[in-house]
Amino acid sequence: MQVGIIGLPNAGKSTIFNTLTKGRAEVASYPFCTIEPNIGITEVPDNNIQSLSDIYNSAKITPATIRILDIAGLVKGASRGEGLGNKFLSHIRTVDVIAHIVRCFYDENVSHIDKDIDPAGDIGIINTELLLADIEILQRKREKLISISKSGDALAKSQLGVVEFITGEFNNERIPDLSDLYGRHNELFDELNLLSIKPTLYIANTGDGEKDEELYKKLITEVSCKDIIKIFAKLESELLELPKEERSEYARELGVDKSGLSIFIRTCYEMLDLITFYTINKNETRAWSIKKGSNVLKAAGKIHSDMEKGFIKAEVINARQLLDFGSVSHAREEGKVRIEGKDYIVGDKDVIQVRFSV
Ligand SMILES: Nc1nc2c(ncn2[C@@H]2O[C@H](COP(=O)(O)OP(=O)(O)OP(=O)(O)O)[C@@H](O)[C@H]2O)c(=O)[nH]1
Ligand SMILES: [Mg+2]
Repeated sequence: MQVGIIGLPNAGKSTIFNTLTKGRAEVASYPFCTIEPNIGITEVPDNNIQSLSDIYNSAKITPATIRILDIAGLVKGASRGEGLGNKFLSHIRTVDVIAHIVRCFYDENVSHIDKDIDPAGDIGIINTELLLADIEILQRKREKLISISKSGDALAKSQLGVVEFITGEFNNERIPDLSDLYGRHNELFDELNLLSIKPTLYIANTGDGEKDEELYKKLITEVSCKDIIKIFAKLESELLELPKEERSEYARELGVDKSGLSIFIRTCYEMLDLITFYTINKNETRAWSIKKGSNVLKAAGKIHSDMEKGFIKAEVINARQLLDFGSVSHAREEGKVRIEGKDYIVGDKDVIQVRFSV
């Protein structure tokens, strides 16, 4: 499960990546600074984990994490090999969620493809390249399917219909709702792995000047897309350089105390369809990620393969409830710790203790 950061050169992708992953990706004011993708891990912000660990006074806290890929900047013509071209597009195919960074800051020392910065136009440039790259893939698949369906292959014929429908829509710059088709043709969709229909989150990387704010406002009026998250990448990266005690005070002064980056990561986490469950003991309080809808047997297997093999039952309580009771024994006395079998579907923020024998 990974999130890929994409956008035009100099949009601030590596700045964001470094802030999230405490990484050391190269950041520079010239375009195409990043060539090979940088890979890092970022912690998922979690309001409960500290209080949960206080219950047992755990020696260690381990938050959930997601993988982030910082990908090279894209330019007009990338689908035909301009800039870093197709190689870079292939990196995007490996991600599950796209975080599309849009530049909403002026800085004459940081070059931009045009003199005028036009965030909505910038989004259009990137999305057109993704669409063109997809159309090429669809065309290749279409040719293959035509030749297979000549022998009367029914599956190939129905896939051909789907491919032609999507190609037609993409050629008219429309992204159709494909959820119905996806269910019936998931193998085809997995193979095509189209970029234009990957879950995408837009991130407005905004500067702290008035004119920067105008760019952001212009963007949200021009793009009819609900998922735009505003962040101050440069400010947040500078905040990290301050001693921890001073950060929140300064952030409040700057008006960025609600960290855009935290909201960004939480949203990605939800878009990846992940939920969190916890294990707590004296040694460690740990948050684990699992696909929404998974059963507790699968959760047990994440913790340890022995727990899955020798699973007997799970003791489960929601984190909020546990925090209200203040201790597991108190919650148990009140009959709030449930005993669940292997088919139990894990709920978000469940605290789980697996009983097993091997
Ligand atoms: N003024 C200002 N500069 C920023 C902001 N965010 C990033 N920068 C600067 O913009 C330049 C480019 O940032 P990078 O993070 O390297 O951009 P990138 O998108 O990774 O660029 P490529 O790897 O070349 O595609 C650097 O000089 C950053 O310091 C911002 O919010 N305001
Ligand atoms: Mg970069």
